[in-house]
Amino acid sequence: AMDRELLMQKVQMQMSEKRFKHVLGVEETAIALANKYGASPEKASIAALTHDYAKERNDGEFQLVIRRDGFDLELLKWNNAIWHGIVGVDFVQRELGIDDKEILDAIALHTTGAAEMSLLAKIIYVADFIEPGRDFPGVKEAREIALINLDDAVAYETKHTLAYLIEQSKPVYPKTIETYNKWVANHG
Ligand code: DGI
Ligand code: FE
Ligand code: FE
Ligand code: FE
Repeated sequence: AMDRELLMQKVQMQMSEKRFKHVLGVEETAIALANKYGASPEKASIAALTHDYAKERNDGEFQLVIRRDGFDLELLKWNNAIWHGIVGVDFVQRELGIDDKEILDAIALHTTGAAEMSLLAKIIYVADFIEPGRDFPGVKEAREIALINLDDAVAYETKHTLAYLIEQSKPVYPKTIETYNKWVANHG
């Protein structure tokens, strides 16, 4: 497998300086959470470094991959916000040679979460939200909760994200609702 330095270089080439800085912040946070909650820090590092790998690809590339690689065609109705994780794993797997299912799953779920999430998926979902470069109302509380209970941090983030989407009259992806029902409403 590729070492961390080479992986970092390949990721850096795919994005703006600002986004790369975000990625390094997610990595630092994800490794800390992995150490705290008993996940593999190596897997946390790889998943964090690659979670936004495809974010700056153009819409046409995502549309092509969705059609070519057998994704649910309902995805064509969505946009980069939803594609870069769920479809982004396709680029990560093919271009970076990452085949670890748990890592790919964590990348796929990092934006929407899911009703069922591995420890690693929760760590990446939360680290993406609370990394040191994030600045929005509530981030301080999210960071404090993440130090106490990871599931509570998933719930806090999910509630915050859904409230934001509704406030902005944005469409809510079905998986985001599943995440809300499971982790916030404790339903099902
Ligand atoms: O890629 P990042 O900016 O680091 O963070 P992200 O992948 O968690 O979120 C990307 C964007 O996706 C963010 O603006 C919030 C948005 N988002 C999350 N869930 C949904 C969503 N957008 C829509 N329309 N629907 C969702 O369910
Ligand atoms: Fe993202
Ligand atoms: Fe996120
Ligand atoms: Fe991110």
